[in-house]
Amino acid sequence: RQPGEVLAWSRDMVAPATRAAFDTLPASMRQVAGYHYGWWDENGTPTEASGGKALRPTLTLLAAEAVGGVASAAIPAAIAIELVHNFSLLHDDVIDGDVTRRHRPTAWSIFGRSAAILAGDSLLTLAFDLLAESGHPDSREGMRILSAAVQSLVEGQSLDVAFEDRQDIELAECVTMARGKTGALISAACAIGALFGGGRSAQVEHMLLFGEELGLAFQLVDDLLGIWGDPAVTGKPVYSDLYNRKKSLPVVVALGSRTIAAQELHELYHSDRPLSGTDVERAAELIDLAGGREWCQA
Ligand code: GRG
Repeated sequence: RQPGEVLAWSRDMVAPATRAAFDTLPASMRQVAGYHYGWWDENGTPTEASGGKALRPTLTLLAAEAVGGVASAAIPAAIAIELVHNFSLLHDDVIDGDVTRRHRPTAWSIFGRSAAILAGDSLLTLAFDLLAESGHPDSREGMRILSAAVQSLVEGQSLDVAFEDRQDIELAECVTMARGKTGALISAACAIGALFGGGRSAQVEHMLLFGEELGLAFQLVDDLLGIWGDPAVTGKPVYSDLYNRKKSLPVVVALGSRTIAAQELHELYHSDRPLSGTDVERAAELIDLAGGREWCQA
């Protein structure tokens, strides 16, 4: 298998069973969740839209193989992980009020906030149901790994929300937030793959640690793309994180840098007025000047 083929391989393994699982959802939830997954448009017409990279289920399948197992044994776990990821995105878009995801209007902006929240709840429940019904001898341990990850996800997200009202965020706190918000599920994706692949408990534990570091690295890149990424690739409008005054890792590094640029960034970020296009362009420059970009890249 070539590296460029891995995501398509995993999508082909996981998509049919995911669709079958969606058929068990209440019709109204299926409509919203299927829209979010990119399977159909708001009218139910099939689309070729991207439902995302499906990185996490790919990691699950690869982790199963890495411990000497077969990827197919981990399919229910891979689907469950991606369902939880999509649950979190549905809720996150409501919380942040974001109107674009994966190059399309967010689910809440089409179907309303309540429908998007409820569809997320449906996906979360379905994830645990799939693990429970998987018939795998370690399904109970898989559910434990997944529920611990969801709790960390919620904790990371609550820190992220709390940061909005604070001006004095330490870098260590921001790293803790990223480990929870993003690291925990990527960590669980790797660990549950190893578990369902028949790995020993030490291997599952190592995959948990590996995934958390990978997740932190992933969030660093995501934060950099949120400022300097190409919207044609990221599917998000340019500078959306800066307009939202997100306390992402490059911003927190820059604000804590004790430079002249940090002072100006502080004034921009903590002003009461809405930020203009010129403001966010300047903010991006200041983050760069204050070393936020370089630190994250390193
Ligand atoms: C409300 C109970 C409750 C829980 C929700 C909202 C939430 C907790 C957590 C949000 C976590 C979150 C959105 C983290 C961001 C992680 C991240 C980098 C997402 C983007 O992942 P990609 O790039 O997305 O893999 P695709 O589109 O490829 O699937």
